[in-house]
Amino acid sequence: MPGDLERAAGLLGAARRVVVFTGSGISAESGVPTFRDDLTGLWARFDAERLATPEAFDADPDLVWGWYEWRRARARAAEPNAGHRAVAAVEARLPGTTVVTQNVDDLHERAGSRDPIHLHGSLFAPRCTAPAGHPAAFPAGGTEPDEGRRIPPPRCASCGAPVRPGVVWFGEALPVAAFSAAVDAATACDVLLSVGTSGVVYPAAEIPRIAAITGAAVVQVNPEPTPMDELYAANLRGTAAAVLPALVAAAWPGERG
Ligand code: BJW
Repeated sequence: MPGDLERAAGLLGAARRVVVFTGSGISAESGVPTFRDDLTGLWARFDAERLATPEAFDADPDLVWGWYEWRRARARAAEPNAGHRAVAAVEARLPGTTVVTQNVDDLHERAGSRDPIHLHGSLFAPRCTAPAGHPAAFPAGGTEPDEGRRIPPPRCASCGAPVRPGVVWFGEALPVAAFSAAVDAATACDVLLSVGTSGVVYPAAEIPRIAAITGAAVVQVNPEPTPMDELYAANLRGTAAAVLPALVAAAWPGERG
């Protein structure tokens, strides 16, 4: 929608503090599947919502660890796309920008984002299942496992407990410092860009709501409608890799993104 793009570009160009809030859709064009879209087919063999739980890991740790190893290999092989790079360009243009991501890949970092807040942890930060949660190393080497291959989780070098993925599963608390920093940034921003998220998973989905309630203009980038549409000042229907570079170019004409 050209009208929405112009409005969003005007808001972004005038902003001092921006939050970019991202979900799995921003990595879709890098080949990392989203969580709930049907057509990727990558989750077709497994119900992601059932595997991303502590109960699934307790019941079948080899299946869950193998699934995360497969996803880690996919994420490592992926490259940031034009959407991730446009987010880094916003940060370069506006130092008061905070990137808050629900994603467990590292594509924002590899696109040049400085210190994104990871609300749901990381594929690259395993820890042991003991209460101490010792950070763990991955086994060296290895090739991309087949989807669905069962792999026993390694044992913690410090205490011998099984190692688990360093992500936030359903029913688990988000990292307190990360969520608190995201709330602070959402409360203080002028503009929040919500990119590639269905907005159905809480408490992360509170972040754009908090921004809207505290007076920020919220701009959404998503090819599909979401439950948050009516909350937003502008809805840019399109993919992250297509819309974000166009938005940055329109917000700061004459500058290269
Ligand atoms: C494109 C595109 C392109 C496509 N460009 N866009 C309130 C109400 C109801 C339920 C709850 C509630 N509060 C809490 C709950 C329970 C639960 C929850 O939210 N459930 C809902 C599903 C109903 N929440 C929790 O359990 C959370 N914990 C919690 O509440 O703890 C309480 C507690 C407190 C104190 C002590 C103990 C406990 C934890 C939530 C953790 C979520 N974890 C996951 C897995 C992470 C690890 C992993 O990756 O395996 O996080 S679930 C999954 O969903 C993942 C994602 O980060 C998250 C969000 O998904 P996302 O990114 O939005 O993906 P999709 O697929 O949904 O959407 C993709 C979008 O992209 C679509 O809109 C497309 O159109 C779009 N798109 N291509 C741009 N090219």
